[in-house]
Amino acid sequence: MFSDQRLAELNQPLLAEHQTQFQYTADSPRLRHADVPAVVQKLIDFQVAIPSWALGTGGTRFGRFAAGGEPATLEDKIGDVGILQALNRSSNSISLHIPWDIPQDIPGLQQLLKEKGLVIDSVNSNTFQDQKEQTQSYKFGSLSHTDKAVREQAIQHNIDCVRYGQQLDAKTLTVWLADGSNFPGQSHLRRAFLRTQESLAAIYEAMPSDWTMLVEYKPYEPNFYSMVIPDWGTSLALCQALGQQAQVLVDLGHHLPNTNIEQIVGRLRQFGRLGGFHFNGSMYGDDDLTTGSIKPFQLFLIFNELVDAALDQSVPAEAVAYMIDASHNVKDPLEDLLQSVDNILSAYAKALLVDREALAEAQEANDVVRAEEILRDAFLTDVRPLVSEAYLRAGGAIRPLTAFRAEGVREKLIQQRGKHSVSTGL
Ligand code: PSV
Ligand code: MN
Ligand code: MN
Repeated sequence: MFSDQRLAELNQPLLAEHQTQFQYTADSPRLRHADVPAVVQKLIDFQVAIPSWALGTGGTRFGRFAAGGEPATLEDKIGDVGILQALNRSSNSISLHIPWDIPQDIPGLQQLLKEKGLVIDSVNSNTFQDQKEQTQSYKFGSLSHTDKAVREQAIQHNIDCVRYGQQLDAKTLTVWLADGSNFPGQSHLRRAFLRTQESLAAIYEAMPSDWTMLVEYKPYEPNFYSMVIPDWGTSLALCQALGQQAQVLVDLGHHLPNTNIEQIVGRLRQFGRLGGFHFNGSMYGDDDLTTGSIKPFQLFLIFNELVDAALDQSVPAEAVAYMIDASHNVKDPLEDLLQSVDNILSAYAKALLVDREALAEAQEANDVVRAEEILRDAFLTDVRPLVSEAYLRAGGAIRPLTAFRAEGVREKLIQQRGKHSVSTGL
């Protein structure tokens, strides 16, 4: 859909204005301390994975309103991520969810991924729903279940996920458990934890040595009295017991209101255990809204911790896998994902613009106001020209969303796949 020539045509009317704005920003005396070309390069290098389950509209308990032209097969999903990647050059990978995305035609999928310039980022297991062919039910848990037969089925499912992932060169297994209890007394809290640890160890043992297991936490839902892995402390304890290939995954929506997520991020980086991110926006809980739509300052502060840790020699160097984990009920899913990536890059750009030397001085001198002002200066900078420059230099669209609409992408997808095609997902 978006050949280089088509992108050049779409960029043409925006080019002169973009160049003026970019130059103005790059020359701004306020950014005297910053290395703007290096910032743009870092934006070009930054990649965030797209979840296969977010390419269609999500359902709430009350209804689902299909966008039309939703991807029904794994091939279609790769096609959709290919569209995002062509436009922003920052979405070069896709996360799979089994059993929704069981790969069938491996050579065909490999070829398609290559054509689109994509890789498979991670494979997510699903032990929060019962599948038709399965013999044991997850109604009362999976890896933590009291019945060994249920645990074994859930362990085997996770091992199967790794095997599917290996066929497409993935290297990460993400485990999110819905396990927990709805009422006091329902479950023995400590034993449920120990059973989970034992089950995860069996999966960990079966994983190839170059794979990473990401252990995600969530304070509530679907269980409302206790979740077996409710917080980062529990995730961290599990990872420490498992080994170095186990890492904590922070999903921004999986915190109680007002949690200082940036501090959690800083701590996990310091312990060398921050393995991955699920970006989304949240007003109340696991709302899975567009990243940065509700709390852009918090997103900036999170990136501030990441950038700071990356510069600090005393913090273990580690690869953090970035992914979006969102759901789209009223927006076009692809437009929402373009917005999310744009907001993520903007927050990252602002964090890269923080005058770190000045901030360190202000912190040492306990100059509270100056320290805060330094962060505000970076946060209030209009970084859109820098993000656009990164898109452009990487071969994408100056404004991905504008190009998406100008090209009539959704209309074309509806023509190809039909008005009622529905994607698998949450
Ligand atoms: C459920 O809360 C959830 O949103 C988790 O964040 C997982 O990462 C995702 O579903 C996919 O399983
Ligand atoms: Mn998640
Ligand atoms: Mn979630």
